[in-house]
Amino acid sequence: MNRYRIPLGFTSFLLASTAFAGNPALAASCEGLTGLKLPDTTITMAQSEAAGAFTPPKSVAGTKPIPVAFCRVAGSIKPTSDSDIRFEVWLPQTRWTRRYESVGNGGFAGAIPLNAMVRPLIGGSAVAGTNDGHETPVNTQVEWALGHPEKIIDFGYRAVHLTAVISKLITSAFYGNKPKHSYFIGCSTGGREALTEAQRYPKDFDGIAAGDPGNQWTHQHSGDAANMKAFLASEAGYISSADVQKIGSAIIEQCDAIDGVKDGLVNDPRECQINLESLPLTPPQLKTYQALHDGPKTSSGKQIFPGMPFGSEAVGWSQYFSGPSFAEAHIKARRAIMANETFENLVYRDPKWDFMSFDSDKSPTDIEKTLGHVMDATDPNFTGFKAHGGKLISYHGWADSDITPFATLNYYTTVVAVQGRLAGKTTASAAKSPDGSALGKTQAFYRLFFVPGMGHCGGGPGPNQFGQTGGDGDADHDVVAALERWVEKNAAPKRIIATKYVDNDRSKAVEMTRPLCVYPEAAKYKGSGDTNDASNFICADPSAEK
Ligand SMILES: [Ca+2]
Repeated sequence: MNRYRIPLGFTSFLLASTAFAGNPALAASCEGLTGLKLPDTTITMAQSEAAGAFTPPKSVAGTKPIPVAFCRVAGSIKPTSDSDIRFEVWLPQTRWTRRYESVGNGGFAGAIPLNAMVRPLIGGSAVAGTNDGHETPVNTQVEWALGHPEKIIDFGYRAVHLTAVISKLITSAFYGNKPKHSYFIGCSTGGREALTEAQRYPKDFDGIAAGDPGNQWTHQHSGDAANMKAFLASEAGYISSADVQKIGSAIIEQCDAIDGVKDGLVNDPRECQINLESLPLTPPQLKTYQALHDGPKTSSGKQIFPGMPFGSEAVGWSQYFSGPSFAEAHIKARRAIMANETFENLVYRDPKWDFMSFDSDKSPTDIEKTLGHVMDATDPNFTGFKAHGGKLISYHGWADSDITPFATLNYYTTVVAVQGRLAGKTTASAAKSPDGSALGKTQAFYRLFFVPGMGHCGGGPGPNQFGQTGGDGDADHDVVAALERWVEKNAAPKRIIATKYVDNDRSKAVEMTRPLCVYPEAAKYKGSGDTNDASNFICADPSAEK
């Protein structure tokens, strides 16, 4: 039934080849993997990299030569004649933990995320990433999609799935052993990919981390267009980068102490009661602010996408909405670019389309009809993933204005409701058991952590490092390690301690630590001791106290 299975007889070929490999621990030589015959797949490279010999070419600041020896495999998967799903899989030469990990993409993808593969590799996992089926110089472009419907499907769900299937086969061939446990780790688009996998291909991964997920993809892009249209409706109502900083400061000033700790952080933006009239805004600017805070609606008042959280302003609005100036924001604000690229290339196929022509009664339906079945990952059931025994951790920055955290909150609420309905079908005694509640049933496989003061996948004034881009392997501080512990030892994470470094630089001193708690719990100060020390906080459900 499955074409994506290792061909019979290949194992003996691999075993024969080990005579030349000089490494009795491995089933195949690295270079020998080029001879591997896999469905729809061409292996274009398989080469051994010595410790310290390889530095990822698309380096970000701080990228260093990789200090471990590994087998670097690259290839292309072509499930359709229009497909070219490029991937790499990196296999540690020694001390493989028998874990397999796929890492996710950002934006509209278009490159293999090599940098995200480094930490899992160093940690001993076989790790893979894909370009999602297209190459682009920047991940905000979608011109590649014009006239290529199969590439849109590759981007939507096929590339990540096939990369996992093929990369696991390569991993098994190299070691002569299947991975014991498989993981997917991603944020933003990677968060959408994560939820897509759990919903569409529930057997691909045992543990999945979905950070700041863009899983309500079509609604989110409608939201982008609507927000930009409101933001740039008039020059008088435009909120500049400088204004954004002023509003941000004013809001923190009003909200900070509500959580009991004056630390520059809003623990939960839902608790803020802001007198909007008091903000340093002119009346037309206030109208703009209110539009983004409330979130876009249709003419009949139906919510298209949730609004922006209090406390997100100074963290990201400048980049996402304000741009360098009123005139330039139309083409330089990140959400303007994403909205225009999406509707121009994927929905209306009209290069002249601009978010100013967004129709709040028609455009959301147009995008959902065209792309919802490919791009959205909003199925709340998780029946297959639960049956597989999968574990899912989601996190979202409370100060994220790229993808509002209220979208994740709404989605999680629908998942809990479904688990409640499923629980209703069980026997009365099961319903009374400790995990009988809708929330308990959900938390048995899916836990959500909000991160106060964190922007989109990182950044912001709050403790924003908890291993989401690869941590120190300590499950109490590292979300990936916490997920591995949950999957492998059935120890569900109750809290994860996040760290704020000076200048958000991990090589600098620790400024603050704070527990991230399992929603609906939140960090609560014990009332004494240093508020920069996580040990002086507990996790408690605020609604239980009211
Ligand atoms: Ca506070």
